[in-house]
Amino acid sequence: MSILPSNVLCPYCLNPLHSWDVKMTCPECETEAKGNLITYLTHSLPKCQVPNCRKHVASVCRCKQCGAKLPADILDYEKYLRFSILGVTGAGKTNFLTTMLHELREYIGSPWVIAPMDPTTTSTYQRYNDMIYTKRIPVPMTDKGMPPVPQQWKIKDRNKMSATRISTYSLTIFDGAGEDCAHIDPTISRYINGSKTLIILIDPLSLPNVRRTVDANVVSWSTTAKHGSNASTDMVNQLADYIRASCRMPSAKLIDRNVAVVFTKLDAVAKSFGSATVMQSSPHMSARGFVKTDADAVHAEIRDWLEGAGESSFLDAIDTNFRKGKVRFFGVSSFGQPPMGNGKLGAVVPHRVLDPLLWALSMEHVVPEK
Ligand SMILES: Nc1nc2c(ncn2[C@@H]2O[C@H](COP(=O)(O)OP(=O)(O)OP(=O)(O)O)[C@@H](O)[C@H]2O)c(=O)[nH]1
Ligand SMILES: [Mg+2]
Ligand SMILES: [Zn+2]
Ligand SMILES: [Zn+2]
Repeated sequence: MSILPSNVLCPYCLNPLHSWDVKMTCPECETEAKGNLITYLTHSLPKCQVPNCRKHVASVCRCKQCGAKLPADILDYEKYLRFSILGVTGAGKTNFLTTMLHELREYIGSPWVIAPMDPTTTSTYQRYNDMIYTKRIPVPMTDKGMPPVPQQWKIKDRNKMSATRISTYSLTIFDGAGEDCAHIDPTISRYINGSKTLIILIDPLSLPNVRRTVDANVVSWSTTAKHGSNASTDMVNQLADYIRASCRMPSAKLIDRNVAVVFTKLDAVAKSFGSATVMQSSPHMSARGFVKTDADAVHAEIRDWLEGAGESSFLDAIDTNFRKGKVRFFGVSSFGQPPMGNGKLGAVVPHRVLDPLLWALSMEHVVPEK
């Protein structure tokens, strides 16, 4: 096997992968097969050395660090993208992730074609997608079971396609249970530290001054967890402290990481935005890029709305922890309207759920800025 480029990462454990970090195993008996000078010189795969199993070529590639089975085309990827979705329990993370992936997969004429990379991602996505779009029920709260399993997707980029090849990226998305943000353990810390973009989801109904303005039924049908009044602010501060501690950054230093601050459940607070830009349909996908003027308007509207609602402590937590130019505010609704009183969803028409992802991809130069 050739020496792997040093920018290749295992999408499961996020450790760098060099040729000595991967092992080739037999598909039948799963034993590692070591190559020799001939296999090295001829770039061929070794055969299984176990008696009675010798005819099998050791074609299964595994990470030596975590044992995960790696896709056969792992070497062909151009970029290894890693995003973490963070937020207190009930913020709307899993429903958002599911509708976001659905919208990207189903968008007709999308230049970015995504497919699950492993069977766990396929079955998780199918199960959640079926709940929201067929059974019309919200996805239930995520178990805080260990280890947390990130979703692994592959993106093929039609914009970067020649007659013989197409650019492919791996996309690792970590969506843990809300409790994971409060008690960050070593596995979760690897994902947070390894994430190029943090997507922090905030439930506007968790902000006390906003919740007061919303119909009590809508609040109750859109809420699965009760929090103290400063839960979202505390979460941002804790997350920032944690990132600083793990990167040995002085506490006075602002964190230089892309952060999408995404307000979920926009349907529940639609009245307070009237006909603002954030309530209009998103222009990015039809422009096949990230439309900066639209995103700038949305960012300013959400900041103004938070200030107007008297939620300055939340804004302070963002402003005093993260570098200014690196933070963008977004507003989304995964369902397009609140769940109904019987726990069911009406017609599911997600609103602006792709905006944060397209921004994150534009920061990686995958999606062009328009
Ligand atoms: N009105 C409204 N409610 C939503 C929306 N998305 C989610 N919800 C409500 O929020 C609840 C929690 O959503 P989840 O996606 O499970 O939240 P989570 O952040 O993944 O929570 P944990 O897995 O417990 O960390 C859902 O059961 C819905 O009742 C939305 O777009 N609009
Ligand atoms: Mg969840
Ligand atoms: Zn690994
Ligand atoms: Zn074998």
